Amino acid sequence: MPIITCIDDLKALHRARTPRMFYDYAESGSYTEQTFRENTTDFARLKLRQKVAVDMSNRSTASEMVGLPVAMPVGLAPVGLTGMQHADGEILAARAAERFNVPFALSTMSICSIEDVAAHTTAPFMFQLYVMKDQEFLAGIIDRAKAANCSALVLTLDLQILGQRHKDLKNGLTAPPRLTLPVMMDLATKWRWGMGMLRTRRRQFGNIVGHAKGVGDTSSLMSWTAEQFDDRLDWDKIARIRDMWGGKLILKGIMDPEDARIAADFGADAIVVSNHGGRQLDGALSAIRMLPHIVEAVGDRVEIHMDSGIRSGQDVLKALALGAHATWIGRAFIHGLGAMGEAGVTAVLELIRKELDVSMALCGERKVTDVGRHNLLIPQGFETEYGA
Ligand code: HOC
Repeated sequence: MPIITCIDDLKALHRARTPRMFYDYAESGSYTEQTFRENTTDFARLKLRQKVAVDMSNRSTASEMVGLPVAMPVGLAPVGLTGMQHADGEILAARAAERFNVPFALSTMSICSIEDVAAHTTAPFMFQLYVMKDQEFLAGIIDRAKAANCSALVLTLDLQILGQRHKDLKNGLTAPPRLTLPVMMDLATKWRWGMGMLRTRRRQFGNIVGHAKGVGDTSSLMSWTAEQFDDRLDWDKIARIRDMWGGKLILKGIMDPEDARIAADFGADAIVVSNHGGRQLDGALSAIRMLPHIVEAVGDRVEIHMDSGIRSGQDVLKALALGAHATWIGRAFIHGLGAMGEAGVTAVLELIRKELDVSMALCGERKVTDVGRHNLLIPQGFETEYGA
């Protein structure tokens, strides 16, 4: 067993242990993948300001997200098909998050259903919703999230039409995978994954199959999803969903200061500055570069979270320093899950917390809630090259 010291170690194991089509699904962006790449390279351009001879004892990474106490301001973001990265993936990730005391958000496009995750966890988790056209399905899934006592609804606003990911088309992505010769040859080397999948009965999109009219199998589900995302989504529909839900609401996919102002006026509990991990609008600015523009636009009128590009505790620190109240990780925890299941997700959370803690200390900060722009060295033009 290799010694795990960083998330890249888990990424390598994820790649070795998970069928190619699911690893590629996680580790890709849309079209040219320019935005996907810049989400991480722009983090590297920001530098942390080192401080010496300051009291760094009694440090704390504790914070809160939409009023919920958290061990660190890092949530496990909703990721579609998580249960294909590892059998029962959503349940395992939710359990790791619960034990670590950070939020887990279950995707609409998950393999384990809301009810499956609720039955295997005790702490409330968040539920991420895509706005679908089928009103009966929409009302039903909101009711199911309420019945499961979900702690917040994370409404994704940037995927009403799907950005093309070349690898998914080339790999013939399906859940469960269609057993073609190349897939079977790949699976022959991924025996752990296969054993897990044989053991579980959760191999289809659990929130949808059996709940949406006309969805009986994988092929009908694929065409159903393609045509169900509501391409007429507007703020009135978002308001109707808010009223149907009635609980805490997080609006995800905000990449424009004007949209951020509308979301703040709308009364969202939080917004997530996100370009969907570079999986949607290729050519969009990286989320970390858009963050200061959003902070400037809405200040503390709404809680600002960010995702897209975070791969380490240092990245978390940089995002907080640029004004994010909290952050979310997607691929980083998926690498842990694909590598080692629940233990891998826990390892990712421990690595990130340790990296955040050590980096905070070296920046002379004792409390994560005190982190600010004074902890950063920002390259010229980082915030002004693209006026927003
Ligand atoms: C057919 C599945 O967030 C992603 C996910 C959601 C995709 C839904 C479409 O891949 O970015």
